[in-house]
Amino acid sequence: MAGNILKAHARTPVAPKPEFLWGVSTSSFQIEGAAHIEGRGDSIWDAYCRIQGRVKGGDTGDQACDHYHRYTEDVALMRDLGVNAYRFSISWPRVLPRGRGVSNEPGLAFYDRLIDALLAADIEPWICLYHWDLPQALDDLGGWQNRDIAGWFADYATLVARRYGDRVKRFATFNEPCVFTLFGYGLGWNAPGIADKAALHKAIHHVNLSHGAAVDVLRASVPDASLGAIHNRQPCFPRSASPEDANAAQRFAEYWNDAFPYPQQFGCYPSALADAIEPYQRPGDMAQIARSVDWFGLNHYSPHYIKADSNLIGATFGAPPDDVPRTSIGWPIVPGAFRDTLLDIHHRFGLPIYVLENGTAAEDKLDIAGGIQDAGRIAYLQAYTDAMQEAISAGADVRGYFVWSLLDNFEWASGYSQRFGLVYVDFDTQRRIPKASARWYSDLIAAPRESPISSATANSVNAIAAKG
Ligand code: IFM
Repeated sequence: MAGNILKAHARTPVAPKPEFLWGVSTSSFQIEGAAHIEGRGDSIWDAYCRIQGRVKGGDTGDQACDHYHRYTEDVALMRDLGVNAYRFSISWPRVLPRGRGVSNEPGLAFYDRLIDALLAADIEPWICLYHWDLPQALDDLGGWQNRDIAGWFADYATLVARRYGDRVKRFATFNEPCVFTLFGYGLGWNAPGIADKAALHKAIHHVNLSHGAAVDVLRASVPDASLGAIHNRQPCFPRSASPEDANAAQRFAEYWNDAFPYPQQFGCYPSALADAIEPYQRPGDMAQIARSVDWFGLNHYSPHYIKADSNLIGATFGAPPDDVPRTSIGWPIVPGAFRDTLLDIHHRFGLPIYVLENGTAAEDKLDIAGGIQDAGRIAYLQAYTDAMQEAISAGADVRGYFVWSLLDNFEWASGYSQRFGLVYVDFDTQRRIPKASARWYSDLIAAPRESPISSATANSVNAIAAKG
């Protein structure tokens, strides 16, 4: 079946764009909606949303931004922004309702339409295979705790690669594996809501195995593809001077920063994790995980201030020191930590870096003229893109920057209460309204420059401030 479809969509060969990429990122569950139509299966997030008290306000992904039906409008918004790349994720249960076996043609066809619309707008599509919406049918079999998932994931990756690989050359295996394993299996804060040490360690290892397996099949199916994984990485500072917090910060950093990049790049787990994961390892696993990739995908928002805790990893998030500015949802604003992280990744891993998420939530409100003057978001993005420029000037090989997110969307356990978009979404009417930050980002992208970013950013911010 895949062969015929491939023929139907054959196009002039597409190559990865060589220039610096300015993009936006989204994910399937957070924007698509259309959760119960055209053959889509349930994901663990559909099920999690149904459990009372798990998601703020009882919100669900049923409608989200209705992107499934409004993708042409959303691609037009991206074209107006001037981005040359867009990262989205495939909903595994939309294309394989039971996670494996029979594929769902209407779901596959949706991504055909989206990809074709992006290419027509000269926007490079970046596919992320997994942004947290595991098919419920696979969770019923143990989900990431079941070692067989590496094979299921490889089969899913093969389907995606064969279907879209004629037009898509950028593939990421996973988005933020540290978050969905730690929050979903270790701390019980996200779907599937488990808090169990063994579950966490199995999930970590099986995600790593799945990454390696997917890299193999992507390389085999799309030989000219450019591949990577998307990791969170940020300094984990101890919240206080106590030795307990110092230990906690170190332990937390191993789960957060190193549990995936280390095995994937160096073929080993960080020391504190190695013993915990050993029972689930088999001979040959580490070589299977450490497949060569082409870039390091970085998601970065803030540093963490970590304190000791009685939870199963002995560490959790603490409040930042009083003198550290914070966003409306309390996330520390420390652009220097972003610069240092980029340089650290450059020296540690030696791969080209794409920043695939950076941005901020804000309390966006319509003004009397019907616009959104999100000066705080502009200031955040200004400071963080300046920090990226500093890292580039100091030698970091950064090749792209993607804002999280194009649209306000479903922010996991916080429901729709946190708005991260450059574009405001009225969730009652689905009306989209570009915020002042969208204009700021277009100006940044359009600014003439020799290096990726120049002082034109400061001018455009002043211009927006002057417009009020
Ligand atoms: O919305 C999330 C996204 O799904 C993963 N990275 C962080 C974003 C903001 O919390």
